Amino acid sequence: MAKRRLTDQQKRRIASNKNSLSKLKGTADKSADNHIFNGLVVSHHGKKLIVETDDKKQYACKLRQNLGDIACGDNVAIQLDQKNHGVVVAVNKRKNLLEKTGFAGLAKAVAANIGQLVIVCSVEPEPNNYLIDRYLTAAENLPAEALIIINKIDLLNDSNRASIEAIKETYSNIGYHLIETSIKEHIGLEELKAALQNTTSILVGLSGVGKSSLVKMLLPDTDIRIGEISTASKEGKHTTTVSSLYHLPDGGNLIDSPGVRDFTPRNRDKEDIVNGFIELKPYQGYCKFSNCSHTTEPGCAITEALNKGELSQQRVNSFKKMLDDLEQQTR
Ligand SMILES: Nc1nc2c(ncn2[C@@H]2O[C@H](COP(=O)(O)OP(=O)(O)OP(=O)(O)O)[C@@H](O)[C@H]2O)c(=O)[nH]1
Ligand SMILES: [Mg+2]
Ligand SMILES: [Zn+2]
Repeated sequence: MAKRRLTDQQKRRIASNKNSLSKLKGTADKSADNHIFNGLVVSHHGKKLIVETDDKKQYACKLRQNLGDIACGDNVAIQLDQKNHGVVVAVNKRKNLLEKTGFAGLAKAVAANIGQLVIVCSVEPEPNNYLIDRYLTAAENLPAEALIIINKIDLLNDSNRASIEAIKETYSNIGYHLIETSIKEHIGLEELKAALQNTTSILVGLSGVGKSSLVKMLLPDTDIRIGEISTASKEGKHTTTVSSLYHLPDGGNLIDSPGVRDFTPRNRDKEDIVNGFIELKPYQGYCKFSNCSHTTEPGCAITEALNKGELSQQRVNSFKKMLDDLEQQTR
């Protein structure tokens, strides 16, 4: 019989079967001196995994085959041999999984069990609205809280102030929590600390916006690399290459992730995109034509709301672009 590729759902099912199996096995194995422990994946890169057990010890682990994609933030069971070499033998059921569309359109796990997606932007490199909107749809669909940070507020000047103000207005009008920060001038850091308490947050965004710098500010003793910004392109240099999870002193976990050039969320269908634009939802289904493209059609509820100033043109453009992108993908 030809080899068949497993669907994501099948992989998940196998992983969860193994999970229940190994839980059973766990009790028996312990007596046989085969130690099985619960742990949290605190870093994952390629085949290398670091798992932290409940007693806060960290072990480099390999992955048993067929467990599917494992991500930072996953709760797992590991088996340790006499030399403390670990193997991940099971993945616990997840609350959610942040996935992106990776190479050749395949799903790639970014992080698991996320309570809050922290979209980090900066004055320089300048924010990309479409990227923010894509992350917001990811947050809405996880579901997880969304927080927008505008870092490096110390770099505000007459040429960038208007565009940063526009971003603040757009997203706070919708109701998103937005914090302006500057590590250099100690602005907004207490508000950020409070927003990160008692949940697992992941810092996401372009390279060079200051994600790792924020982690370093919150956890000064952490050994974490901070990168330079290219003076020519004003872009980051992709300094962080691996997602890592840190424990915050006031409670809560913070995952630092590698900066992206782009992020394509796993929107399976139109519903996910509709669900991702929270302020557009009340207008959905009120256009005269059910297949309205919200451009030139008469009786378009979204165009009417735009004309009344109830919606942001930029957000509506993102919404349409995401629908177009999805159509191209599925064509
Ligand atoms: N002026 C200013 N510079 C900052 C601030 N925060 C971070 N930086 C600088 O921004 C640069 C990039 O910081 P990183 O923390 O490495 O950025 P990152 O988002 O982790 O980048 P990647 O790991 O590549 O994704 C460094 O030179 C930091 O010193 C800030 O508040 N103000
Ligand atoms: Mg970094
Ligand atoms: Zn319409």
